[in-house]
Amino acid sequence: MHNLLILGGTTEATAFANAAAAAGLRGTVSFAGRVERPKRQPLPQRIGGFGGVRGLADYLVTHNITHVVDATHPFAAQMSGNAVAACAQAGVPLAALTRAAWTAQAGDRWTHVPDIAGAVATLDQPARRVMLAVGRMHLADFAPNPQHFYLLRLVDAPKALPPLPDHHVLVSRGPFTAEDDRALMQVHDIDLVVSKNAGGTGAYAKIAAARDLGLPVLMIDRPAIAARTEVTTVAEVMAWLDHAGADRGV
Ligand code: 3Y8
Ligand code: NAP
Repeated sequence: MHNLLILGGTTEATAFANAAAAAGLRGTVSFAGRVERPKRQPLPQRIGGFGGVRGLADYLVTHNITHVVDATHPFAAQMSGNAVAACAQAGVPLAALTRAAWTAQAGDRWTHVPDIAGAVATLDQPARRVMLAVGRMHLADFAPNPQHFYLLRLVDAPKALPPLPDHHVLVSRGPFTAEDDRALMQVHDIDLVVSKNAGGTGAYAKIAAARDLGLPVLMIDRPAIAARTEVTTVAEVMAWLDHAGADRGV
């Protein structure tokens, strides 16, 4: 009998939770609690951290979790690293449902930077009009470059004024389209886009829009994550579930 822990917060996590519920599997979808209204799930959900590796390992044992599916965002490196360590400690099979990184197409004007700090360093230049769609959590990192205008797209309205003197906040959680993002960039006269290499489709609209408009993109490469079983489709996770638990006799 399966009892899954799905580390969620992405389109792919919701898709897998739907497939698991449809297959009659038991499980819980877990969110960090980053946004006010996480998307409704077809399975029970929990919100909030586990308390590091120790807390997650305890959770796995006390809740008799048989499998962990890490469907978090590719930049959730802390969560994913904790899952690798905790599953090893608790002897629970782990698979990551992740998405391939985007690769530049003809017409893309990408500059790769290794992380947020790399993006901030590259912005040490004369004033630009920047679309910054990296979420609320990282806005303070960009404070060293107040000379730019920033178009900030956030899931929830910021509780405090962002530490960027010249900005416009757009509260929107998507889904986004290249057409809408093109119009948005033109209305705000954007000349540079900053993006995480999220992969998948949910965050791609601004990348396609930038290409259409011939705009440069600062592409933040994803962090390295400890080795684990990785798949990119819901079907592969379902197949993994049929085989992964066998060695635990569950
Ligand atoms: C809390 C849980 C669904 C899932 C929707 C996807 C699509 C829309 C695109 C832009 C880029 C960004 C951001 C983004 C997208 C989907 C997906 C996706 C990017 C929710 C969600 C949670 C979060 C957290 C949030 C972060 C933020 C990142 C905004 C749910 C809506 C920028 C990532 O404080 C904050 O503002 C939180 C910001 C963490 C920043 C970051 O670190 O990258 N996601 N987003 C999860 C939790 O609590 O555990 O409601 O579903 C999920 C979605 N966000 O099924 O509809 O591809 O998954 N989310 C990025 O890729 O760059 C926006 O605006 O163009
Ligand atoms: P992170 O930096 O890797 O995680 C920091 C801490 O937050 C973790 O150690 C854990 O706390 C807690 N946490 C993270 N994800 C959690 C989850 N799903 N359930 C319970 N606790 C969680 O993570 P992050 O980059 O802040 O991302 C947080 C969440 O937002 C993740 O669920 C991620 O999938 C989602 N997100 C979605 C998108 C998107 O585009 N869809 C983009 C970014 C983030 P403890 O150590 O106390 O357990």
